Amino acid sequence: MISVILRNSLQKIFNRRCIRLVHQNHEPIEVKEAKDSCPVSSHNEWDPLEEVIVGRPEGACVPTFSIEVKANTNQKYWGFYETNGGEPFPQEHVKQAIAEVEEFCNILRHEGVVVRRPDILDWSEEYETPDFKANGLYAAMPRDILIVVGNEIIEAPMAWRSRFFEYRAYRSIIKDYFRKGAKWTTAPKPEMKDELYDKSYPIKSVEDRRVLAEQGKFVTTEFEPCFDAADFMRAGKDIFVQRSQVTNRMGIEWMRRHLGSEYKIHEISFNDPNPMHIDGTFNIIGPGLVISNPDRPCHQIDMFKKAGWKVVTAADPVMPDSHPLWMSSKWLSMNVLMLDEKRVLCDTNEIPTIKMFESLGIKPITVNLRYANSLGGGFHCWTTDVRRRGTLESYF
Ligand code: DAV
Repeated sequence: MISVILRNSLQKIFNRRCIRLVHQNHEPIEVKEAKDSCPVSSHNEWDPLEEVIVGRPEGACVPTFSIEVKANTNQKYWGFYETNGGEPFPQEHVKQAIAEVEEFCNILRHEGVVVRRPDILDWSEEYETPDFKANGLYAAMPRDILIVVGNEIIEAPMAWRSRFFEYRAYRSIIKDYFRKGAKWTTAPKPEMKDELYDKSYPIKSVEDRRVLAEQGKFVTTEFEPCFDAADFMRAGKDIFVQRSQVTNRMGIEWMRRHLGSEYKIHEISFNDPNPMHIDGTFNIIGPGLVISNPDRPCHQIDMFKKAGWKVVTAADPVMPDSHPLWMSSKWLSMNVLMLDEKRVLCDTNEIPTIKMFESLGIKPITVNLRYANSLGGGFHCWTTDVRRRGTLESYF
């Protein structure tokens, strides 16, 4: 009871602060919305989804083939990067991806979810900072750059030089959320000097990479904090994260100190030679329910079992080898988005995954996302859930 009273008074103070700010800006129309509720509010990966940002394939550009890109991509595609770095992704392919993602948005709207889209920018434009030169990538994967924790939207300090300016595509949306009462944070912008990358990182052999990963060594150094938001997975007061090729310990520590004592950040690890983004490895889809990639077992799995969690082994993906996956593995099959605890968005072609969800009593809503997959993500990567109906709870 006392905590309810406390929460209500805190909410009132928070609302009053929003209103005062809006008054100073002389934008009275927004006062009404700030009073109602914060448009940004999400605590986990499965509460009922109300609003989501869906990425855009438009303008996607092949990144320059620098060391951090090489360390994260399959050798099979190195020739592709060498030839096409700085050029748009094959246009026929992007066109198909655009159509698939439009359909995905329509299905979300049909399910009553508000869909927001980033701005369309030209990602092939070259840029130069005092420390490096690069061209952009895309605004296809909001999950990589934005994470929502409660009423706060955080822009990640990404590790790839090609992603340095990616936030620009989301600023129209984020400013709108801010005006309506959201808390908005940009994590310290990395300089991305050469010192952030280990030039001697052995790229070639998967076995070398596996040994180094076991020792916690990756292509990014500890020169400064960096992380991709997609290396974090939220379960209320417990947030799980992996040290990866793009998320370093300083980045994890920044998040830990930033979120403070209300949250517990658990660093977990996997038998994975090339970790980059946790959502194709360990996807938490419900309270105490996680889909785990059998090729990348979690070293701390007993911790979850002891907490009473159900650990489900992901069904094998069925993506044919002939289909290009320039930036990921086939495990996008388990990279799903929950509409709520009982409904999941997954790929029409991934029959074993569909059956797996049915056996868990979860209804699959299917969309074809094959061409969109080629750009490096499944349903979870292509989205950032901005608002889910629910409260901050402990599940661990
Ligand atoms: O192959 O596990 C999944 C997510 C990429 N954004 C992989 C990558």
